[in-house]
Amino acid sequence: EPKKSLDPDEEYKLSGDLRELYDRLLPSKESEDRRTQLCKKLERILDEEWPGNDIQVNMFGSSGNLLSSSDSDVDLCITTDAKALGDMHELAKRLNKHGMEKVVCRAAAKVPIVKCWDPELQLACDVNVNNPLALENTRMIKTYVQLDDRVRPLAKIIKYWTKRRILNDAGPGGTISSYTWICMILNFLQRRDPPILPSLQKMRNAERSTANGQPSDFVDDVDALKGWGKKNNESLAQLLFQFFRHYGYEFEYTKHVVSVREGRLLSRTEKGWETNSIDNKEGRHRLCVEEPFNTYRNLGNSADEYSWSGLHNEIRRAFELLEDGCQIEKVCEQYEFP
Ligand code: 3AT
Ligand code: MG
Repeated sequence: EPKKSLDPDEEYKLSGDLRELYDRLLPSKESEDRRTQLCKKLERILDEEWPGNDIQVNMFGSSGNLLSSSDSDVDLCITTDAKALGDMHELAKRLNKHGMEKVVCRAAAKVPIVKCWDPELQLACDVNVNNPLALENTRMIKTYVQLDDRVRPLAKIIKYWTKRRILNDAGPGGTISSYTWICMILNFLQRRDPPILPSLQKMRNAERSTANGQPSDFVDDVDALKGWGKKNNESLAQLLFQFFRHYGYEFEYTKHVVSVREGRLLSRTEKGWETNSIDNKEGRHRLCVEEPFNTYRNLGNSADEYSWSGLHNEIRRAFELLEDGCQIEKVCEQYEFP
């Protein structure tokens, strides 16, 4: 039986270590400035190449949701009506012409992107075109992160652990994306007792505001909602321990679906994602995490059985090390391929 909770002295010790780690993981002001400069620079380049169009470049993903580190790649989205910018090969060529290096075009990907490296600003970026969903889900994550002071350190520390243990690559033969982990973390916090986070998508309509003149699909009034979860006084250390306990031993992978939209667990049956369903193949995967906006999509579908089992073992490993009183650096020790 896995230990129920951390003892007070362990909790105290781990809390201190986590604070220290969190401080190290925060991006420097200088690296944040370089990200902003990269956005501006790309806007200039695109304006020069396709003059007379309204073109905006926005950051999304970790550069936009308060969960980046100094060394994170920048996710960029070009928003424009100009049809010519939809040609990713052409975009790649023009970026190369302006001094971007290691330019790679993934035109056939689910979301077509151009990857490149800016030698001047020393930043790697992934650029896509007209992807409002990514901008909105980024804005929603940022809102969740701002609601309670424990969300940002918890998510950054878990992300750091996933990087060091090589658990955050959704590519072929990989595991799951950072975005999927973030949904798992948010849903875990929505399900604490008392809950630390609400479901921003389920709240009353009256409380909703608008994003760029469009109705927002979620409540985004941070000032009104800040401190929403303060009835729960679990510490950062306890939450980290409970996160690993939950996904290591409690969460029933064959029965449950993580739903940030609902703010609770769905059963596979109510979701229509039964393991043996012939109509819907999303349920064939061991891990089910609903994409909060496109709810028919399972973010867990990038992990096959083998990779899920590796992932599950890693979650249990982290838990057992914390249970044994090991330090966080041991938990986050760089994984070395055998
Ligand atoms: P890193 O710091 O890069 O590890 P991140 O927060 O940038 O973490 P990802 O790189 O996994 O997260 O994803 C970048 C953004 O792309 C996050 C989200 O806005 C969007 N995104 C990623 N995967 C999906 C998906 N399957 N469906 C919808 N949006 C997605
Ligand atoms: Mg990213």
